[in-house]
Amino acid sequence: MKTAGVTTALLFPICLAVLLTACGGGVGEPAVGKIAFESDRDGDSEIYLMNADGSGLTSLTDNSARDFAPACSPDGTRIAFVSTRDGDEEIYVMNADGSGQTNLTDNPTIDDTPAWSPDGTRIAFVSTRDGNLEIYVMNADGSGSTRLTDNPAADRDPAWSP
Ligand SMILES: [Ca+2]
Ligand SMILES: [Ca+2]
Ligand SMILES: [Ca+2]
Repeated sequence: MKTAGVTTALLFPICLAVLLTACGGGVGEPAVGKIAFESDRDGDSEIYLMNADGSGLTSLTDNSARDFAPACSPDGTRIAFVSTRDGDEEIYVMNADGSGQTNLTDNPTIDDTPAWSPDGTRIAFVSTRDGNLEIYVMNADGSGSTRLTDNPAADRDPAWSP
């Protein structure tokens, strides 16, 4: 009995490590070398994923709201995007297979154009929460939102360099 207990104690963390490595840290297969895009081919905007040669088309969202502006995380496990499903633009994140769709922003103004940091821990985006378009950055779980620009002009379309 003692031997079995020791074996289990040793094997569990090893199996867990193998499992996490195989999944790339997320649910499903990472989107490596694929192209995410927006299409309204089903009547409203949805996020689609396809191989770089156009094959293997998959719909990742399916609802009557607009889903657009997809941005793949650097490791391919997650896709940030914008959806109007709660009434206005919000930044969402989902696993690369479309599961686990989570709202990262929650306010009545525009939140748009997510851009991942090279290490995948943060997301830059645009919001009008302070009255006009400004660049913000937040942690990839939606916490710690910080404004980076502050002026009456339109600041938009962040792109995070490697
Ligand atoms: Ca939709
Ligand atoms: Ca919003
Ligand atoms: Ca501004």
